[in-house]
Amino acid sequence: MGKTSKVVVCGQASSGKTAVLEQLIYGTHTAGSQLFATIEDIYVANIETDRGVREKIRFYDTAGLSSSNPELPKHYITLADGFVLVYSTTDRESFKRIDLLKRDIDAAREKKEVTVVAVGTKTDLKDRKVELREAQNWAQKEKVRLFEVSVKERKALMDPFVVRSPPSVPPPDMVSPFRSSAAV
Ligand SMILES: Nc1nc2c(ncn2[C@@H]2O[C@H](COP(=O)(O)OP(=O)(O)OP(=O)(O)O)[C@@H](O)[C@H]2O)c(=O)[nH]1
Ligand SMILES: [Mg+2]
Repeated sequence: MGKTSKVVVCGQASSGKTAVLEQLIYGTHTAGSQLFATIEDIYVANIETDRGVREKIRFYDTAGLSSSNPELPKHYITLADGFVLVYSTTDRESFKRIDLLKRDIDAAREKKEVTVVAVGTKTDLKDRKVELREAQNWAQKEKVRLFEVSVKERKALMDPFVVRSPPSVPPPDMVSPFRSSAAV
């Protein structure tokens, strides 16, 4: 096992950051249930593949951002190997927030290579406010991978956290996109 990748999960308050992590890692979250607003929590996960454990990721679940708390503290940007920018597909404000976050990350990371993934939550709800096409256009412009998810579909929650190679490629065929260059 190589170096643990550090991945900062950030975005608007109530966008679903904690729900996604808890459902991804433990499978215990019920959509719509009340969670306490996060201050900071750390989750350590092994990303398993069908050929065995390959990656260890330390997820930093951060306090939700809002107009009264707009900035991700700088130390997260310094420590991160990667970011998961979470927005809710039912909340336009949260989509604007990930654009601001991406700017902050680009400005502060200097030359460090970091992986950025955008995750749109709550696709099971009827009141969509951010269209997939709009989000995809943004993601293409920013060169980030984009995924829409629902915590009701646990299996698909894995997709943002792995990169799958075509079957013709020899192992490792599935690795974390956040793997830092020091990890083997
Ligand atoms: N229906 C549905 N509800 C979701 C989904 N994702 C999150 N939620 C709900 O949204 C609410 C807020 O989720 P949290 O995970 O607490 O959001 P957060 O971004 O961690 O919030 P802060 O810690 O305050 O920043 C909870 O009631 C979740 O169950 C989803 O995909 N579908
Ligand atoms: Mg939270």
